[in-house]
Parts: sequence; C-alpha cells; structure tokens
Amino acid sequence: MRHAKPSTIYLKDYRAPDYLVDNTHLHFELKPKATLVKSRLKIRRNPAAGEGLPPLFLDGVDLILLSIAIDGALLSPEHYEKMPQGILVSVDKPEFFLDIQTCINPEDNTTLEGLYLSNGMYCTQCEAEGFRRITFYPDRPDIMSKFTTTIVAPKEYPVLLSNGNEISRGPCEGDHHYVTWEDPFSKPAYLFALVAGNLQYLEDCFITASGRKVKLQLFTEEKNINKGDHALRSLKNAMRWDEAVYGREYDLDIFMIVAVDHFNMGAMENKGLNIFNSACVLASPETATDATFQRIESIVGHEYFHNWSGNRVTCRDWFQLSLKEGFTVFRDAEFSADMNSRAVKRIEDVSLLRTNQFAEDAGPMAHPVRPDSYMEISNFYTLTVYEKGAEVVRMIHTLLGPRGFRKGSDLYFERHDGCAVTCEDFVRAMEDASQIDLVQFRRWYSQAGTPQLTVTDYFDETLGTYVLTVRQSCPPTPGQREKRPFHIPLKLGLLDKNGNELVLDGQGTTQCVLEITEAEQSFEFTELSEKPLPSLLRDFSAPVKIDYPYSIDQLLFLMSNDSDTFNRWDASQRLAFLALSDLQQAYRTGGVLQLQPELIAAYRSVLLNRDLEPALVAELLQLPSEQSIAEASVHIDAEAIVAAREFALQTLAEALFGEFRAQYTALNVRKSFSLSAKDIAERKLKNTCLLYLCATETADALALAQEQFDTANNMTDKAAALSVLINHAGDKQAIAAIEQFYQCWKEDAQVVELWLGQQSRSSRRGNLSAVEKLIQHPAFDLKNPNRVRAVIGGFAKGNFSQFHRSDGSGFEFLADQVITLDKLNPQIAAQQVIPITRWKRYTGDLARKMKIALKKIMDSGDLSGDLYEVVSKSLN
Ligand code: B3K
Ligand code: ZN
Repeated sequence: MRHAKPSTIYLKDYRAPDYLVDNTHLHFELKPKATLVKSRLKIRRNPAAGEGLPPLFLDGVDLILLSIAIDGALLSPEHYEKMPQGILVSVDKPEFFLDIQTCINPEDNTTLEGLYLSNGMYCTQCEAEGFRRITFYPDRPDIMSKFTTTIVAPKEYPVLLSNGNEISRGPCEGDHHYVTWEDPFSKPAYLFALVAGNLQYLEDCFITASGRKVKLQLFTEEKNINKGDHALRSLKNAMRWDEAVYGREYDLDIFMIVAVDHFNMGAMENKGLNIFNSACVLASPETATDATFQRIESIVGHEYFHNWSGNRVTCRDWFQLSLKEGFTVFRDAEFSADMNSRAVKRIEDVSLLRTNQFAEDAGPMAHPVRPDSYMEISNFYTLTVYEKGAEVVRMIHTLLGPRGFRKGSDLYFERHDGCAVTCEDFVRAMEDASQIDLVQFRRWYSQAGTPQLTVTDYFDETLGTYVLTVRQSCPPTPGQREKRPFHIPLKLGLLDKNGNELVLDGQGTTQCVLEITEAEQSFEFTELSEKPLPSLLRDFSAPVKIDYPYSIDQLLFLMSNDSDTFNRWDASQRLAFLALSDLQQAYRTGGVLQLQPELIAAYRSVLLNRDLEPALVAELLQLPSEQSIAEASVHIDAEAIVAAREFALQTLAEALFGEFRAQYTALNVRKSFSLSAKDIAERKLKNTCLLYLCATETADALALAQEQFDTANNMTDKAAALSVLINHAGDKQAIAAIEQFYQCWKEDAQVVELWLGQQSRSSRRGNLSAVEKLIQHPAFDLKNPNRVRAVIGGFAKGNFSQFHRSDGSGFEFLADQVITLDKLNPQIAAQQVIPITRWKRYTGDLARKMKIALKKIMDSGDLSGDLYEVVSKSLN
C-alpha cells in the first residue's frame, strides 16, 4: 500500500506482544492469481504483557479476507476492524484457535515479498515483513511458533517444499497432490518458506559431529542442475567449520537450498529451506568468475550460519537486526578467510566498508548499527547493519581474544536458544563469559558515524621513550550532533629503520592492542634506541579513519617491510590516495599532471618482487576505484577524480608496460581449471596486468586481450578479456566481442547479467544512450532485480564518469527509472536511488542537479514508504 507520509517507528516504543502464537497451521491451495491460504493459529494471552484482554492486532497487506473464526465460530464484521495495515480482532478469552482464510495473488506480486511467482515457480520471501502478505498474522520476530504447512498444487508442480521435515504426501482431487511439512523448532514468521515448482535436485549428505545424518538437497530448474556442485561443497565446508569453530551442529534431518531467478537480495536463511538468488548459488567454471565462486561460498556459509545466529537465537525486534546480521557476517568472513586467503579476504572487506559503508555513515541515511527509528525496515538492510555490525563483533573478538570470544558465544547460544533477544543480550553474554567490561563499548551500537583517529608521536632520544598520542572524534550524523568517545581497539606494531619489529614488553611481544577510550590519550613505549615507525590499525582492528602524517618514504617503507599484510596493502593505498589527490589538485588549477617517480618505482618493485604472493601483488597493484577516491574526499569533484585516476592508470601502464607484459606472459599458461587459492590469485594478477596493458590501447596489448577472449577455458579470464575490450578496444573489435559473447551465452541468466553489467559500467561504452539502449534490450527486465542491479545499478553505482556527466542527464535518467520501478518493487527502487541521495558532498552544479532529480522523484506523487523514507531524508 502506498503512503502519503509513512510513520516512524521507534525502538523506545517496543512493547512485548499482547498475545503469543504457540502453533501455526497453514494450508495453501496454489493458483497463480488466486491462491487460497487457510491458517489455524493457537493463540494465548502473553502473561508477560499485562492484564485484561486487549484486541488482537494482525498485520496484513494486499490480502483479501475471506473469513475469520474464533474456536470455530465465524466472526461477523463488528468483531473486527479493518485497518490500513491489518485487522484488529476483539478477544474475549485468554486462549483460542483463530481460523483465517485469505486469497492472494502471487502472479501479480512484483514486490517479491510474500508469495510470488518466478519463472513459473512459487516461492516466498518473508523477512522482514513479507509474511503479512500471505495471511493475517502478528508478523513480528518476537512471536515464535511451531509451523505445520500443507501445500496443495497441480501435479505439474512436482516439488512442494516448506520448512522442517516432510510428514505426509499424497494425491488430491483431480490432478492435484499435496505435501505436509512440520517444523519442530519454534520460529518467527519471517523464517517461513514455501516453494513449489518443476525442479530438479542434487543430493548429498553430511554426518554431524555427533553422528547424525543430514540430507542435503539443492533444487533448481533442470537446465541449471550442472551448476550446483560448488554450493553443495561450500555447504558441507560451512557445516564442518561451524562445528569446529563454534561447536554448532545442524539440527534438522534435512537441509534444502533452492535457486530462484527473481529475488530482492542474495539469499534467505528460512529454517531448513534456504532460498537463494540464482546468481548467488549457481556456478560452473564456464559461466562463473572466481569472484562469483567465492561469493557463493560466503553466502552459502552465511545463510547456513544463520541457523544458529538468527534462527535458533533470533531478534526481538527489527532494531536488533545486526544481532543476527553483524554476527553472521563476522562468522562468514572468518569462514571465507579460513577457506581462502585470509589477507585478501580482509582487504576486500575493508575496501567495501571504506568505500560504501563510510559513505553511508557520512550521508543522509546514516544510522547506528542498532538504529533507533525507521519508517521502512527494508531500508535498514544496510552495510552499516551488516558490515559495520560485523566489525563491531570483530572488535569484541579482538578485545576478548579467541578463547574469551568462544566462551562468550557458547554462553550466548546456551542462554538464549529458542528465544528472541537483543544486541544487549549478546554483549552481556560476551561480558559475563570473559569478565571484560564492555559498558563503553556498547556505544558502537548506538552512535552512528565513522570515528576519526588522529595520531601524533614524539621520541625522546635521551630517555629512549616514544609517546603516541591518539585523539578521537566522530562527525555529527542525522539526529546525533554530539558523540561520546568510543572504546576502540587499536592494534599496532613498531618498526625500526631496518624494518624489524620492535619488542614492546619483557615477553618479546611485537604487536599490541591499545584500548582507546578517551577523547585524547597518550601511550608510552620505553627503552627504545631510535625513533620507530608505527604500523597503525593493523588488520584494520576498528572501523575508523586514521590519520598519521606518514611521509611518502615511510609509506614506501611500510609497503615493503610491514609484517602485517593488511598494512602493507594499506600503505600502497595511502600512497595512491596521496598521488591522486595531488593529481586532482593539478587538474583543478590547470597545472601539469605528473606521477611521482617514487610511486612508479614502487609499483615496479612490487611487480618484480618474486617473494611476494601473487594474491598480494594483485591487490597492491589495484588503484583505488573512483568511488573510493570520492568517499575519501571532503568535497567530491567528480571531473577531477576521473581525470586524476585515468592519468595515473595510463602513466603506470605506459611506464611499466614491459614489466606488465612479462608478468602477463609468465602467468598466461594453459592449464586445466582449478579453484585453488594459488590459481585464483594468479588469474587475478594476470588479469590485472592485462588491464594495465590494454589501458595503453596499443594493438599489441589488445591482441593479447582478443586472444584471451577467444581461447579462455574459464569465465574469469573470458570476462576479464571482454571487459578490457569493451573499455579499450576500438568500436569494431569491442562490438564484435560484445555480440559474440551474447550469442554464445544468451540462454544463461547469470552470464547475461554479467554481460549487461560490464556494458553499463563501462566508462567508454556505457554512456547514457548506450544504457538507454540496454534497457530496451530483450535481456533487460525491470521486474528482475538482478537485471536492474546490472544495468541501472551498474551505471549509477559502477560507472562513475558517465553517471556524473556535468549535464546531469545521468541523474535524471536514474530518477525516471526509480519512479517507474517504485510501482513494481519499492525495495529495489529505494536501493537504486542511493547515489543521488549523497548530493551534499558534491561540488558545484552536480549537487544542484542531483537535488533536482531527487525533487522530481518526490513530486512524482504516490511514492512507496520505502522510497519516501530515503528521498525525504535526503532532501532534508
Ligand atoms: N536475512 C536475509 C535478508 C533479508 C532482507 C529482507 N529485505 C539475508 C541475509 O542476510 O542472510
Ligand atoms: Zn544474513
């Protein structure tokens, strides 16, 4: 339903539910336009909620109510009141059965919440508030109920799935059949799932640590059945990992995964029946890049880990979302780090956080990890709740140490199993298990914004003491002008002039964690014979910005000597940022653009250093993206950013052509495909070299790309070659590659999405008219979020130069798309509009033009609650 102005919900208004639902029996008769849903709820007054028998509120959206009965007696309209978002039922007894029949329309449900059809298959998405689109229900996570579900459907839908264990099946009238599922675990309605379709499955099994056999099944359309092995393998690895690292076993006898093409996010952790966006589960070497394989492993792990951190122990209310998401992202990040390169995983995660979460913290939608208000909860599935939330859990891990943290998680699961709890409960379990005081630490949950640390130092040569002074501050965010000091673990080491680690205490420790708790604090290190060079915030021990006046020489030194791999990479980034900032300045003032010879020399030595792991070399060679340069700028001058980065890329490419060429040739050997960490790293490095080579746009380099494009035996290499051809080849060669690729892969949904995304992200070919053409292409579909993300998101979030064209046409295009999209899928519309909501940080006319585009959306009338919240907050 549409709102003129949706209301705001506050955490401080939380009240325990008036009624509890002990059992939920659901009966579905599936029909595309008129599915009949019968529910029987065993309801009782919640003893913890007070006296009397208040009316019972049931959420319901876009439902046709057919009947409602209490203990078998039909209610007449005077016994309930229809409200815009549900019904209010009069109650005269403390315990009763409530029977409700509703009719819903899955076929026309383009919101992809509740029950909908995707390529002829029925599926559900209920988190956060989708269950109310299925039947009237107290749709809140603190109501946990035992569900039994019967699905009746024509036999052309042979597979009928729901949560838990199958308890019966059989034929029904006509050409119909039914299956009944029973979930023995109480759960909130957001974890309910139903799937019905003509699906094939892959099967495997897992023996748990205690010896129970769990059946694993992955369901997909027949044509994709060869793309499920990696997900099943990842699932088994995740199950084993959770037993080894957290002592958590799986609890049902069956675990199912279903791939769905139309899906608003990556995947959903429904109890025993995870539903996945096809793009996040299906992969084969011919169709998926290494990045996709790794993303699948981490998402399969993430959803599986939710079985404990989310399902067995769930959230009391949606303000507590990070309780399950922050913790589970931390769990999946550690899982991926253990399965692959730990250093690369950390670098990738921190890049994402700095580029996108820091931008969120600095924008109009900034909110704490535990928000204290929202209009539409779907807008709060953010990088702040997920990624910064994971950093908060990581900091607890750092402060408690691995053993203290494990004791804390054991206590948390033991104390709260089967309950709906809060972030406070999580922190308290960590505190109680470790006896470490986290009182001040809790501010990470309630204060928004990215803290800034400013570090200065002083060395007293006569005493041999070195003093580090750390000042912390945090910029104001909407509704929070003043911030109190955070409790920040600052991991560091000190290096002598030869690059050796200095010993910091009598025990030979060379790395320590300083606990920053005050606005300003000094730390003294004694008995040093020379002024050390600090290696600060190792492994990115806190989600903060850190400022220390490193010279270029010091950064070069850290880049080659730091024992902390993350900080070596970070030093390379700092160097690049300094150079890019000088280039921007020169561009703005009409000066000569120049890259310092020391920087070029540093890149050369990285390329030639045979002792470095290829994975790290590839990371060290990446120039910061335009988006991350923008995020690091106080005022974003889009034109100068594009010019500076382009110049740096070209200059490095030309200066190091021979080295890139030699490295490319050394790595470009034909071998059979494997997903080993070594092969992934080598492909990444090879393709980084190819990108630099082709940036010179020389025939020699483009011939290498063409050769790779024509002969690659895996999608990583193929897609990398396609990308450089799109971005650097002349029209004829580029268009031929685009066309050839499409003809080869047009039947494969995931590859088509990659193809669309590469074009709309291309600074060379993804100009506005090209993107407008793409949305007319038969492969584009505004009702499919993956296609929207590839084309519209690819352009607005991934094509910095074209989207920020000075005439503002990119912003207007986005506004028009968002207005149309909002009528179909409000969640996706609200996600796509984000780039223009950060208009205040842009210089000159771009800010004004973004604001005009936002106003156009606002004035277009009838906005969804989702879009209204984001647009109105950013116009404030
Ligand atoms: N819990 C789901 C996200 C649901 C989003 C609803 N708008 C996926 C995940 O984080 O695991
Ligand atoms: Zn999650």
